[in-house]
Amino acid sequence: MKRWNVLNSQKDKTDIIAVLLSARGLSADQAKAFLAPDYEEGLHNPFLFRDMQAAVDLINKHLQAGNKIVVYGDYDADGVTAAAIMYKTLNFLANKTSSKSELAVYIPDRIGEGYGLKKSAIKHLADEGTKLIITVDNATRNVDEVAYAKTLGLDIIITDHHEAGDVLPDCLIINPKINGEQYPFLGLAGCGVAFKVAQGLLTSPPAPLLKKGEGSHSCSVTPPSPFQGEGWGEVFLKWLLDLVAIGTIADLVPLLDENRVLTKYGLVVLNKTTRIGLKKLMAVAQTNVDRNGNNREVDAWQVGFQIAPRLNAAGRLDHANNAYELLVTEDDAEAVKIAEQLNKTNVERQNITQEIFEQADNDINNNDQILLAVWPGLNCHCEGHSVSEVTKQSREFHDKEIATLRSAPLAMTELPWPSGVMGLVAGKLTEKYYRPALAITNKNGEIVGSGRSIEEFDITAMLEECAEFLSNFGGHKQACGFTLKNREALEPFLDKAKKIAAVKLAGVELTPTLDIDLEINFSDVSEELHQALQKLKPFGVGNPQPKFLTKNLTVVNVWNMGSDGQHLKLKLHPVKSSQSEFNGVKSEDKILFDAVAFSVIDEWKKIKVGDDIDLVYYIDMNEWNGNRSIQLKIIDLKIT
Ligand SMILES: [Mn+2]
Repeated sequence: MKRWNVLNSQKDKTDIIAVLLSARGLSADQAKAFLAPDYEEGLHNPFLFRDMQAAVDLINKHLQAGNKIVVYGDYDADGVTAAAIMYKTLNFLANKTSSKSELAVYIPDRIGEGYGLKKSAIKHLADEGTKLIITVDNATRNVDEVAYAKTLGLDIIITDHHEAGDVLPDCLIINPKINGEQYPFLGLAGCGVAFKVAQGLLTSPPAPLLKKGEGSHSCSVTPPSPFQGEGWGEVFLKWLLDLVAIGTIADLVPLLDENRVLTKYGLVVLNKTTRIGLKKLMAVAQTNVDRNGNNREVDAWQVGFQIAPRLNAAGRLDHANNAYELLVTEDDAEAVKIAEQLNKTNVERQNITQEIFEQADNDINNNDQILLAVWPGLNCHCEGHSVSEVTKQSREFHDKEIATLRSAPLAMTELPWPSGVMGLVAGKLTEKYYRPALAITNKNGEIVGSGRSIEEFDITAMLEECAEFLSNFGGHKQACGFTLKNREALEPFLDKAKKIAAVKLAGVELTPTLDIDLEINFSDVSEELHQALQKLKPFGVGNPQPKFLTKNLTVVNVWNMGSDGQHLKLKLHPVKSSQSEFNGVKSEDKILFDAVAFSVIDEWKKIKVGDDIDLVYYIDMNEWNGNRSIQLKIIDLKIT
């Protein structure tokens, strides 16, 4: 049972939208801007980044010299969209300027290489003749790797959005979060930062690209500069916004400020995208069809729950190159092939995650303040069996591992849990028990894990206290990743984690809170309100879809749908006895609304006609056979 927390107790509800926005901390002026995000006004000047001009100049210099440039990406949805944005922009510029530069993208292997710049990869790229590496969505902490790249004669530009360490790499860095950076918005995703560089490159003055003697000062005839004419770069830039929207929503950064503009316009672009890979992926994922079979706009929800998981699945179980290729391919057959493959990988990812979750759910100790899911192969105290004997360090082994997982149920194999889904498993445990959770496995002989947490517990701070057992860790308050020093460190690490959680969470009531925006009456619910709420979109992190509470409702009809009665539809109207509370509101008792819920808990299946309930819901629109009507989407309810 969730604890209900009504955020706003405002009594005057003549303008519900204004009440909602003020409760979210927006002034009247901010609310006005929020309701009408403007592309021109809403984006900050990219040259506010300390190193932007220098980065633009350096990129142009390499393009002009015809040098090989490699975009060094990351394996999640943010990383692959960022890589596609950077690559497409460089390619566009190279074509416009007849540059001879060879352009390439390098996405590290999540399982074999891990996150960030790696010396082996840098060496490999240098040997292939690369002169400039531009990172996207990574490398802010790769001080040593950048120094190494320099010894090989490489230039490096870091573009990233992750927190910096105490020392910064010695190269140009575009990252709103580094010390001393003046850029006014810290919430950009990796793809958002890549987009800012694209904006810098495509809107910068022509000077850097002109050859000596071609400048307007020394030449009476204006040279044919690609930077002149009808906002050519601006148009190209806008068509990149579909990628920005996907990466930004997928990376769970707040959809406020500049991100609100980028995703709002990005979703418009996504709905008319010309990228055939994305079109095919949306077709196989059926993103544009609702439960009633109606066509619908692709929204932030579909991006977050249908598109992003499919792009992420590649890196978790295979290689993220697949996801990247999907974004950039111009070949129809290839697009279909990759889209279907990502779809399949995503189903496998779901099954594997569910299976591990069930196994872990059985094994966890319910009394612990922090839930520990450990691959059973690590728990065996069999003498003389070191981790490296249990597995072998090779990519081939991993491939075999995944192949086996696909052909036999996980429980029947003795193979380690795939490291790529540990965060998802921890997340499921946290969701079910409302406690922090760690999921730990063996990855190519190393003990690695991911953690997820609740508001009340900073899980990365916990790791800091356990640093003596870890060779590597990172993350934020509610999510983390880590590698243990060795097998011997496992037990003491788990013990310490338990102790820290026991202390920090002592006396904390471990029940999830449901934040509700506003309590309203059924008489406040209308098509106009639904219409007005649409202006708050796109919904997501930092800007959740408003949740409403209405108390004292009577169930006038119940439909249990689905094979197991798992879907519920109620017809509701206000309890007559409470009429006196709605002074002045006429015929409140005549107002009827349908409310629906999918995959409901057992308790809700017992609801019967005549029951009185309090309801928390979203205001939605149901379309059926061309008819539109308000439908409430049930978030939670209490039988009173
Ligand atoms: Mn990112």
